[in-house]
Amino acid sequence: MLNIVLFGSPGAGKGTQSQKIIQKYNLMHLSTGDNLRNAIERQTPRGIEAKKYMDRGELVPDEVVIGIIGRRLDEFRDKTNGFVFDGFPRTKIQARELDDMLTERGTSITLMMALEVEHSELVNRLTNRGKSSGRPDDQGIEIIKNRITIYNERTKNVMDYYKAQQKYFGIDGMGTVDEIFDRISNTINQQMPKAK
Ligand code: B4P
Repeated sequence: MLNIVLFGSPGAGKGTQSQKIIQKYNLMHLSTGDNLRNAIERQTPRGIEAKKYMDRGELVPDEVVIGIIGRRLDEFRDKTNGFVFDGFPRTKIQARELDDMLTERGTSITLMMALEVEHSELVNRLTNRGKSSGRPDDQGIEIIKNRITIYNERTKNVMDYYKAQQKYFGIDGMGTVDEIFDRISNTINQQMPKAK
């Protein structure tokens, strides 16, 4: 299986590039953010709990998102060539759990790509999206900055976990969507032989 972690700050372009990756490589998209927003819309107990954190731009507790991913892996693993993990893992605990869940299912992460985008561009993208998305966590500069701060303080060091496994690849996330996707595709193509 080709299993990809797509990593980066809020606004780095993870959701945007995930759509292009799954189409080109015929993979399944697993976005914890999308899943949580869906749970909020349906007002499930998990959604009601998650909303308290998401509206403030904070991370949802590890056990909630780990449970989501575990269920999705079981649902789809026989139906796909692999997964794009978008917005997961966001803590080292999540990264270790993901490795364990994949090992139990006879597979592993092939590569992790981190989209690198300048701070001012992140703020611009999220502010622009906020005008049309209706997402509470895109509304207001303070919430947006809080999300970027939480990424820098709690999530960024997940890179070290993948660097130690020689699976980390930094991708220049500045430029047009297609330019960035070319860089991503080149990296995936080089690493594909390692998929198992
Ligand atoms: P996510 O849904 O992952 O939201 P995000 O970090 O903002 O990334 P997203 O994918 O939406 O944005 P993208 O960069 O593609 O998480 C939301 C919240 O859910 C978190 O804050 C947290 O509370 C919770 N959560 C999710 N996963 C969790 C976990 N594992 N653990 C704990 N909590 C978790 O795009 C941003 C904008 O930029 C878009 O409008 C896009 O059109 C634009 N854009 C993209 N590429 C561009 C380019 N090249 N040029 C110009 N604009 C571009």
